[in-house]
Amino acid sequence: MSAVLEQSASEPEAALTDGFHLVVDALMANGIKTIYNVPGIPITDLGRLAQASGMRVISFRHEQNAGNAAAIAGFLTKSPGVCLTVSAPGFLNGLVALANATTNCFPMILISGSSEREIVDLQQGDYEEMDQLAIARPMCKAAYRVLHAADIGIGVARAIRAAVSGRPGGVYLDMPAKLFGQVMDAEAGRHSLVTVVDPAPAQIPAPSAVERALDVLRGAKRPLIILGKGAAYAQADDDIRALVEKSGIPYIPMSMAKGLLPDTHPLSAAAARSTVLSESDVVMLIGARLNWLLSHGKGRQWGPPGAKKFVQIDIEPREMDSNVEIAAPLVGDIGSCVAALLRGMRDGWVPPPAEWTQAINAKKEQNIARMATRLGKNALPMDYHTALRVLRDVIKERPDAILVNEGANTLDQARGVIDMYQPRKRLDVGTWGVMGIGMGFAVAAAVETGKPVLAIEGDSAFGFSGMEVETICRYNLPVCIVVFNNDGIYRGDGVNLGGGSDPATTAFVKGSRYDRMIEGFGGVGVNATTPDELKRAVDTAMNSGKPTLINAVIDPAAGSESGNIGNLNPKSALTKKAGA
Ligand code: OXT
Ligand code: ADP
Ligand code: MG
Repeated sequence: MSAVLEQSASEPEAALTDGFHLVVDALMANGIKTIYNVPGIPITDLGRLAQASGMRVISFRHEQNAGNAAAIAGFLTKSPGVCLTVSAPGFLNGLVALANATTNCFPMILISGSSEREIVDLQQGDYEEMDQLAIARPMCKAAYRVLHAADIGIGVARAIRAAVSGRPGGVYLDMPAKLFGQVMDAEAGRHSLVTVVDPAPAQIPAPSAVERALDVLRGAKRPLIILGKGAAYAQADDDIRALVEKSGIPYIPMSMAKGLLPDTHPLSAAAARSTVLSESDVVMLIGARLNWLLSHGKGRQWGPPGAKKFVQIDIEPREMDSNVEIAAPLVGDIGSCVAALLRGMRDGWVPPPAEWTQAINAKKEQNIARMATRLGKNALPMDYHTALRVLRDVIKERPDAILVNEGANTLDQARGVIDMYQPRKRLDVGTWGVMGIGMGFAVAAAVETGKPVLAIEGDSAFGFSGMEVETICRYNLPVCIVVFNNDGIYRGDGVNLGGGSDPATTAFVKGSRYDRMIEGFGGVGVNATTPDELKRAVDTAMNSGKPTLINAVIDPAAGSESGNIGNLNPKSALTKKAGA
């Protein structure tokens, strides 16, 4: 459908356009092809028009899931994912995803319909009235409001550039209801559109900074590279692999950087994580922050204070020295920085001493043997390792499938057990460890890539976005969800310390059948109690591409509180005494 409004025969004047059309045209002019939304006042017609204009519009059951879908679409494509919501409550539902996108450095744009400023500012009590712009501002990288149809093109352009340039993040675009109905001359409207030129310009590192980084690396006896999700986002896959291989430096991938190089790569030190963190003398961070996931770069895990030098590649200058001193900051985009380092290594690079790689390999072998023992057990009811062994093989056989993963034990154990082979195939809870990303990520992964998706979900984690199984069935997406059903949060065997008849705070209905949920929407549901049943069901789902939910029955006593991060969980003396 063209952007020009249809004219009635009695209106011979110039063709007109309006705010609805201009928003769609502005997005399409910038190559945005998909909107993730929940319809309602005042944006229902915007979704309809976008669909009529050839965009893909995926409607969700809750805005948080639509927002998570937009965010991960941004991560996968380097182009901002767009989420569209109604005012106040719909906007607030989407805001968690916007804040999470910003925290994780994923580019996304949240467009929300809103009330007119005059009414909001005088607090006159409009339908779903809220000062959305003010509320969004601290939650995202940038927030803008568009009041005139003629400014829609510029507003969308600003949002796109803000989302993807420099450190990527979330952007809020406030669109009051009346904006959509504003009419203007179609020709003038066309001219008001902006196609953003070079939205994320290369940021070339200073040659002196490259030399400094190379000097620090040359002086290392026990160097280590840490690859973060920024490195996965950068899509500089070949050069990153070349850098690791040319330098001969062992690396560990942060969770969403797994697969940037295959996890089976001989230089992967993932299975010797503690050893390399504590014993390395130089650490080069590539698109990874020294936040809680890396114990802020200090403490026992990192060995004696001051014993290490850090090189850090990041597009955000203020990231440097945020937790510890960075001896060689390399500020720029990862593609340019890695290419510059590779050029500097061209002549006469000496790989790290063999004692270092041998020590790492010895530790790896120990941990891999320990893991093999756990994986070799055929526990019934299934424990995490028994079930994950099956899913590890599924991904090995289909390395281009996308793995979505959330939960606590379900997350931590799957991260260790399941090797990834290709970049950007593992999507998970990220920087906040947030539950609820599962179905939004799964939908967008399928929509954006067309690849099969395997979503491995704790039963609690799944509940945060579980209603979207209807969305998955409605769009007939190739998503196989495996719910690790251990009857609860962390474990299913908690007790009510008050002794009453209410269940423990962490326990769910015992023996639930999540598989039956999807059957209600026409998908395939399977209850799997053994590894064989699980394997058969997942293979069938991945081969057929039919929306499937497998209820994997896991021993309620198999998990540990908070998974691998129990150390962060303050414990009351009371619960310790009660043995909870
Ligand atoms: O080197 P050493 O010897 O130390 O060994 C390490 C590795 O070398 C080795 N390793 C290997 N060995 C052999 N082979 C291989 N391949 C291999 N790979 C590694 O293994 C060890 C450990 O390695 P790892 O895992 O790399 O290292 P480690 O030390 O764990 O790494 C540290 C971290 C911090 C980087 C890592 O643990 C990490 O990334 N953690 C992320 C944790 C996280 O984000 N968790 C989610 C949040 S938990 C909690 O908050 C939950 N809530 C509350 C809640 C949340 N989150 N959100 C919202 C909106 N509301 C509430 C809730 C409700 S979780 C949760 C639900 C939980 O219940 P579910 O039912 O969903 O899930 P279940 O628990 O299953 O019941
Ligand atoms: P992880 O959780 O995997 O450790 P983080 O989210 O902590 O990763 O870190 C990602 C980092 O990558 C952020 O500091 C961000 O600024 C940086 N980053 C993202 N994209 C790029 C890019 N194209 N070039 C350089 N740095 C980037
Ligand atoms: Mg559970």
